[in-house]
Amino acid sequence: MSQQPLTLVSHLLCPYVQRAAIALNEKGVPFERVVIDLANKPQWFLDISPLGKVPLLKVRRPDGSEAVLFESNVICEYLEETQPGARLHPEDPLTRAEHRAWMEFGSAILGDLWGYETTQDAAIFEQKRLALVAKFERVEAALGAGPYFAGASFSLVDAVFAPVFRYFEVFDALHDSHIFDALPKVNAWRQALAARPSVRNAVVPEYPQHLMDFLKHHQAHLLTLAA
Ligand SMILES: N[C@@H](CCC(=O)N[C@@H](CS)C(=O)NCC(=O)O)C(=O)O
Repeated sequence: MSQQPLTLVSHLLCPYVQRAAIALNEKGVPFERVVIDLANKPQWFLDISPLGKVPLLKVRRPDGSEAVLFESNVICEYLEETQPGARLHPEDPLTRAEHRAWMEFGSAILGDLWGYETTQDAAIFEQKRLALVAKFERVEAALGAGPYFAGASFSLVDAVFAPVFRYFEVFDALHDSHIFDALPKVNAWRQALAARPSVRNAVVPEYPQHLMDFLKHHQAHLLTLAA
């Protein structure tokens, strides 16, 4: 039986899991992490995950029974509404709605990134690279003085984008995508997020090696460029 009231069912590379882990870290809420292999999903996981995806957040109800939340943004919103610690959404409803929209935009970027990192095809790789440039130009236009999305305070938008930028610490070391060349605010934001303890602690220290193994497994075009 879980010792913590909150259990995050995870995968070592999943950026959606990282959002929830970052939110929990920011709030200083202890949680148990259970890591599963998505290539070999255990039956107990399939039984409780309606979409067969991580993250899941297992929550103990006051009567001792267990609820299972799925979808990372739903989990983040639940944490924001229930857990003590730092507030990660703005007070103002309009600004909060804008933040939720940029969280969705972060998910759209992850959609392009999936193709960028897994394709073996040079043309698809370039198409995805250009799609990412176009999306990050939008992000650049939305950023203010920093260091975080909304200025001095860390928000759920930061929790969504930090795992996106983490990919590029590995990818751009293999082959410079030039995606961020003309985006000074995005670059500054990336650096601020990479230095944040909640972000650093959201993955295991072996994360870069796991990501390299993932690229090799997919025989990714990115590795061909690095060779
Ligand atoms: N919309 C979902 C996306 C979650 C998602 O796509 N998770 C991936 C791992 S990063 C997954 O579990 N995929 C299932 C699989 O690989 O079979 C969320 O925000 O939680």
